[in-house]
Amino acid sequence: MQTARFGPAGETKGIPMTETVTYTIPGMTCDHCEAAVREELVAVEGVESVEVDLKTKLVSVTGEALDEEALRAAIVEAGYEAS
Ligand SMILES: [Cu+2]
Repeated sequence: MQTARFGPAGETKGIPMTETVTYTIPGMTCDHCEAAVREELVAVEGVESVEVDLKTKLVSVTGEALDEEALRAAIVEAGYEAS
C-alpha cells in the first residue's frame, strides 16, 4: 500500500498527491458487504485501492484527488452508511 504523502516542499504541479481516507461502516458484516462496498468505491474517480477490515468495520480508500462526497455517495450506493 502506498501511504507516502508529498509534503508542501515536495509538492509539484502536475504530480497528484496520493491520499488515504478512512471510514467506519458499521453495517458491514460479511464478505458480501465488503465486496459491495469495495465495488462501489473502486469505481469512484481517483481511487486506486480500497482496504476493508470487517472486524473493525474500517474502510481505507487510497487514491489521488479523492472526492469525499463521491466516496460517501458510493458507500450509500452500495447500501451502507459511513459514520
Ligand atoms: Cu453482508
